[in-house]
This record gives sequence, C-alpha cells and structure tokens, in this order.
Amino acid sequence: MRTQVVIVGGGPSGLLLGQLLHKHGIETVILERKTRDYVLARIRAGILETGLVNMMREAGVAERMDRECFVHHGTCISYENEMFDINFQELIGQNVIVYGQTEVTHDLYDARAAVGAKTMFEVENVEIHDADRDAPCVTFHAEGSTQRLDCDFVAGCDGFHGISRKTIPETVRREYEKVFPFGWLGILSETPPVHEELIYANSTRGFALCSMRNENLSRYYVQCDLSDKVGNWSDDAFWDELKRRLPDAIAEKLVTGPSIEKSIAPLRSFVTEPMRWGRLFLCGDAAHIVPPTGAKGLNTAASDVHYLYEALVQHYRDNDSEGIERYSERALARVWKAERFSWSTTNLLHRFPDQTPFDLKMQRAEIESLHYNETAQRWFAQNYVGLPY
Ligand code: FAS
Ligand code: PHB
Repeated sequence: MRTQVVIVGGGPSGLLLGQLLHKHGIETVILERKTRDYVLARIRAGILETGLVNMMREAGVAERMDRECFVHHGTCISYENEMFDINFQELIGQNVIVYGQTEVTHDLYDARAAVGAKTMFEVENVEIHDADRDAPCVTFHAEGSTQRLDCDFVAGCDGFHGISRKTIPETVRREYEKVFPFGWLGILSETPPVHEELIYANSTRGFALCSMRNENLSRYYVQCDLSDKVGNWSDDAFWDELKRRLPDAIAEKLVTGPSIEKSIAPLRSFVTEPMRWGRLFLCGDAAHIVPPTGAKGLNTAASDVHYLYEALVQHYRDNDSEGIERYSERALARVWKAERFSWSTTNLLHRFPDQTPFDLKMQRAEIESLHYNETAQRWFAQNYVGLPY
C-alpha cells in the first residue's frame, strides 16, 4: 500500500492534521492503536484557544462546536477567601471557548469518516523505517497480518507513550523534563458549574480547579499526592476537600453529585528537540507535555498541526520545502512559551512539599501582583488565550 502522509496516532493532533490535509487533496492514512470508542472515552482538555477554533473552522469541522461551545471572556483566581477575575475581553479583546477535547475528537472522527479517509484501528507493532531517507515506510500488524505502507512523510501524532519520538536516534534527540511532585485528581459530574467562569484556586491545602463542559456537566480537580489512588477518594471525600480549597461564598454554592468519571493525572513538563528527523515530524504530545494548569496541552498540539499542515501544503502545492525545513524551529518557538506559562501557573497555584515560609510569601506576593496589576493581568491573558501562531 502507498499514501502521501502516514499519521501515527488518531488523537486530536492526528485527526486535525488529516482533516486539514484532506482539504488540500493530500492523502493520509491514520494508524490508531486503540478503538475509536476507547479514544473517545478519554476525558481530557476543556479549553480551546482561538487558534484551535480557527483551525477547526478551516477544516470544516466547527459546526457543532460553534453551536454548543461556551465562550469564556475570562477566568477567576482565588486565594483563601479572596477571588478576582482576569477579564480577557476587557484586557486584550480576546476570549477562549469551553468545548471538551472529547467533542473535538468526536467531530474530527465523524468528519474523517464522512470524506472516506482511511483510519485503521487496533493497529499493533507500528514501526517507522527510513525516515531519514527519501522513501520512508511504516510497518504494522492489523487485520491479522503484518502490513507495510510506503509514503512521502510520517506525522508522529501518537502521544507521549507512542513510538514516533523514540524513532529519532538518542544521539539526535535532546530531552528536557520536569516531573512535579503531585498530581490532579479529577472528576466529572452531571451537576451545574459552581461559577460561570473557571476558578483556579490556590489554598493552604493545595490547588483546586472548577471547570465545566456544559450547563449540566462540571469538571473539578484537586491537587493530590503522587502516591494517591482514585480508590482512596469517595465522592463525598472529594466534594469535602474541594469545598475546603474554595472561598466560602463559592463553596456554599457548590452543587455536588455522583462522579461519572474519576481519574488521577500526573503533572510533568517535557519537550523533545528536534521535532523533525528527515521525513518524520513529531506533533502534539509525542513531542511535548505540559502540566494542565495553563490549559495548553491540546492547544499546543494544535499549533504544531498548524505549522506542519502549512509546511506539507507548501511542499505539495508549491514544491517549496521552506516550511518543512523550518517546522521544528517554528513549532518549538511556541512550544517553549507554552511550557513557560504552564510551569509558571503551576508554580503560582500549587503547594509544593519543600516550600519554605519565604517561598509561600513569594507565591502570595505574585498572586497579589496578578490581582492588582493590570500589566500582569494582560500578560497572563495573552498567554492564556494563546500567543499568535
Ligand atoms: P493523544 O495522546 O491525545 O493521542 C495520541 C493517540 O495515539 C492516542 O489515541 C493513542 O492511542 C495513539 N497511539 C499511541 N501509541 C501508538 C502507536 N504505537 N501506534 C498507533 N497509535 C498510537 N490538555 C489540556 O489542555 N487540558 C487538560 O485538562 C488536559 N488534561 C489531560 C489529562 C490527561 C490524563 C492527559 C493524559 C492529558 C491531558 N491533557 C490536557 C493533554 C491532552 O489534552 C493532550 O495535549 C492531547 O491529548 C494531545 O493530543 P495528541 O497529540 O493527539 O495526543
Ligand atoms: C478542564 O476543563 O479539564 C480544564 C480546564 C482548564 C485547565 C485544565 C483542565 O487549565
């Protein structure tokens, strides 16, 4: 078999790239390790930057998103019983939307099936060959046999635990990592959100986040120990802890209910350089991970897709390799800014086991600066809504 671009991984990165390339008549095959339902059952991101929204529209996949999403003009930050909002619309004339990654992925799968583009599920033993040559190919096991796909390019969109990154020789790769000494325990509940905007809470007991998916589906998180287990947390225990980390006026309004999903996510910052090796391009979590504090994971995957999509269209349409040559440099320039914002907000809002009284004073001073300083708020707003591509 042969195609123009093999996309390893059928998450949001791979699907969005495939849909955009299809719009320009560039043929792709997506190889996905899991089933469609398994991929769609993952509960992940909730905030979309304008850049991602615009690419969903450009891909022709935005009709349900535009109909069902919630525009958020700002966000709230609380510390003990204080709470303030950072109004993106007033400060910089921009906003973000709330529309779950699950819905983004669902819409992209439906759109891909509608155009008849090939996606192979439950694919095993994917291997990328000769990516540093002019004729790469991908072998894999599917439908009971070992198969081979010859192609022009390979997009490694297979996430942090995929094989694409490891295809790049260790002698070529430079990896940067920071593992945070805590995780996020998250629940989904069919309850009305406690507040119309998200609330990022810094409290003496640790971080908490009040988010949502729609007017009757709320997403909450509390910082937890890395050794913690979901089984340690009954719904009641979760709700009690969440209330203790929120301002009284908010805690009093909290509508609790049974969790329909409960999971713990570790927090890490990670970047691999370069994001290109010959005809292999890394995209999304395959190349970088951020702590979810800044809502940058999915959104930074989207900017990678933007640069890679542009580069491949430039190659096939204009026979111009400038975008391909500069993909890694361009993508990484924005990746590192998203890493910085995610690292900075995580340090600002979480409790660290080794924090000294002086560290806590610094953290408090920084939160108060953000509370009362418009310039600090504007910089936060520019990063949160997404720096330009
Ligand atoms: P993904 O990991 O989503 O997709 C990769 C796909 O490749 C998967 O479907 C996988 O099955 C497949 N794959 C892996 N190995 C393969 C192989 N060898 N062969 C074929 N297929 C293979 N981001 C936010 O912005 N906000 C959040 O709140 C947030 N919460 C998160 C919570 C968790 C638990 C995790 C893990 C991530 C979270 N993220 C969050 C980040 C997340 O949204 C990612 O940024 C986003 O999924 C990136 O999309 P992809 O790059 O497509 O990678
Ligand atoms: C979410 O709704 O899952 C969410 C929102 C904002 C974040 C992280 C997660 O920063």
